[in-house]
This record gives sequence, C-alpha cells and structure tokens, in this order.
Amino acid sequence: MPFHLNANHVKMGAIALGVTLCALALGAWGTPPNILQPHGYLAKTESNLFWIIFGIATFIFVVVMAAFIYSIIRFRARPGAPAPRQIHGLNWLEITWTIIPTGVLVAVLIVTLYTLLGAIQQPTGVPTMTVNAVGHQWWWEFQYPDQHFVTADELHVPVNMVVHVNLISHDVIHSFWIPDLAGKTDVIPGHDNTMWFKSDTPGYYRGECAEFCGTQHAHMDFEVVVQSQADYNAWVAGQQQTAAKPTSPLAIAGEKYFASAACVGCHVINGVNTGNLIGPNLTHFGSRQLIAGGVLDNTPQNLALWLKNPQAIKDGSDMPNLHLTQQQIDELVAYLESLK
Ligand code: HEC
Ligand SMILES: [Cu+2]
Repeated sequence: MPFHLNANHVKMGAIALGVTLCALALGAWGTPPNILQPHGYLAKTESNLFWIIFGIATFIFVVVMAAFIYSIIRFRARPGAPAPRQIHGLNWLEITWTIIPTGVLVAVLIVTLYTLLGAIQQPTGVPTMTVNAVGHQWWWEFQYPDQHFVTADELHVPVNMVVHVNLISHDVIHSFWIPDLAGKTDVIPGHDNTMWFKSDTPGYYRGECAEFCGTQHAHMDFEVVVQSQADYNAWVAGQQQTAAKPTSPLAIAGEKYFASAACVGCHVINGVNTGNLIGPNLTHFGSRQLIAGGVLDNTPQNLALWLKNPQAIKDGSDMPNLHLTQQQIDELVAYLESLK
C-alpha cells in the first residue's frame, strides 16, 4: 500500500520536534553544572565552538528535512501515476553532494583548529597561581604548594586568576572536570598532566571526576569556590593556621579521642598529628561543604552518619567501619565541625 502523508504524521512530527526543543531548553537551565552556561574563559571558548557546530548541524538538518518532506509530498505515489524519472549516475548531482559535505567538514575543522591552537591558549598578562589536584579513589585532594597547605573536596581560587592545575593520580585514571569553567583533562598515574582555567564570576562551581574509576566514581565530586582576591586571601590565611583548639567539653573529648584512635593512622589534623596520610586532611574540615567527595553535604547529622559506618554510605571506600559508640560519634562530630 502506498504511503499517504496525513494529519497524524504531521502531528507526530510536531510532537517529536517539541520534545527535542524541550530537552534542549532543560539542558540549558537549572543548577547542575552546565557547559552551556560558562563562567570562565575556557568554558566560554569551548561553548562558542559547540554553538557554531550545533548551528551548522541544525542548518543542515533543517535543509535536508525540508527537501525530504517536500519530496515525500510532491512525489507521493498516486494511483495510475507513472514511475518517477530515474536519476542514478547523474554526475552533477554526485559531485555536488560530495563537495558540499566536504566544505562543511573543512569549515568545522577550521573553527575547531582555531579553538584548539589559538583561542584556548593561555592569555598573557594575567596573574597566575598553581595548585595540585590529586585524585584518590574517591575524593580530591588539593595541595597549595606555594602557600604550604593541603585541603580536600574544595578548591578555592581568586576570580580572574589563571589557575594552573597539576593533575596527579594516587591510584587509577581519573578525569578532572569543572563543566562551568573548563573542559575535562585525564588524571593518569605516573603521567602528570596539567590544565588551567580562569573564572570570571565569583561563585560555587561543582566539579566532578569524569572518567569511570571504580564503584564510587559518581561520588568523587568537588566544589570550586571562586572568590574576590580579598576573600581568597582571608581563606588562605585561615587554612595556613593549625587546627583550632576546641572549647566545648564535648569537642575537647572529640580531639582527645581522635588523637588516640585509628583516625591518626589515615588523617592529619595540623597541630594534632603530622604526615601526608591516605585520607583527607581534616585541619579545617568544618569549613568545607562536602563530605567524602560529595557523598553527603557537610552537616553534623550527615557527619554522624558517615562516622557510624562509612561503608554503608560509600561502599568500598578506604575508610572502614570503626564501630564507634554513639558517645564517640557525638564527640567527634562536635570536634570536627568546630574545625573551621
Ligand atoms: C584506614 C584509613 C582511615 C581511618 C582509620 C579513618 N579514616 Fe576517615 N577517611 C579515610 C578515607 C580514605 C576517606 C575518604 C573516603 C572517600 O571519600 O572515599 C575518609 C574520610 C573521612 C572524612 C570526610 C573527610 C572529607 O574531607 O570529606 C571524615 C570526617 C573522616 N574520614 C573522619 C575519620 C575519623 C574521625 C576517624 C577515626 C574515628 C577516621 N576517619 C578513620 C580513611 C580513614
Ligand atoms: Cu575518579
């Protein structure tokens, strides 16, 4: 039976187009990190490239679909109509539809090369700083080699600064990605990569590991905090301090317990113990937003859950269930949350 275009086909086409447009609109909206809402030099350059290629692709899609729909309607089979003219082997047509796609691909190649080789080169005359981002299964450590301190889960940088990031892996291949600020770069054991970014608006930007690195890969997030130079300086000065001495009796008991328990075998709190151990440095734990790579937000309730049994929260994590009593948990929560 010959195909007849009817009102239902048109409706189905309209619905498909509507769903596609809604999905695109949703993708460009909301709070999750979003490459279409760039807040930094690199991310903007990269999203410009995306829009150019998307524009070219959309144009081609519309032209091809229009020709397609036109021919379906114009040349639809009618009872008794003669067979359409056969055009197989028509040279000018073959040549045209070889040349046009070649031209399109060359245009895409040129804008891509321009972006790769030119636009994303580091701008000159802008102040720079260096941090080391160390990927661990499954959390990020941030070392500030020039300011001499170490933190985790949270990377603070001043606005409008070119930040060089040395990417170091402690175990397997990870990938460092701050969608709002820059594209991803692999973090490979034994092969130290680097990347850089520059942000232009203060704010919080979610970063994530973008290379599957084990069961808790999805809980390997971090937060980039872009601050004014003055706020950043104040934060650095705070991080350079040794841990605050606890004042409440509960927190004092927590410090005592921390120093005497297994915790010191894996975690450092500057002023309590030393080293560069296998878990996050907790000196200023109370000032951070995330617990253990974003598996939980940092609240006293969530910290209590984490300490009760890390394995129930983040199965496979290197922090074992230490079978703490409720009293020990309350003390540790009071102490750790006081470490601003
Ligand atoms: C065997 C090593 C080990 C021991 C012992 C250990 N931890 Fe951990 N801890 C870790 C690791 C590894 C992580 C990061 C886990 C992850 O995100 O996957 C962690 C995460 C944490 C975090 C979240 C830190 C952050 O910045 O997100 C806190 C708080 C914490 N541990 C407290 C403690 C306390 C208190 C003790 C002692 C009662 C303790 N840990 C004992 C290895 C250990
Ligand atoms: Cu990872």
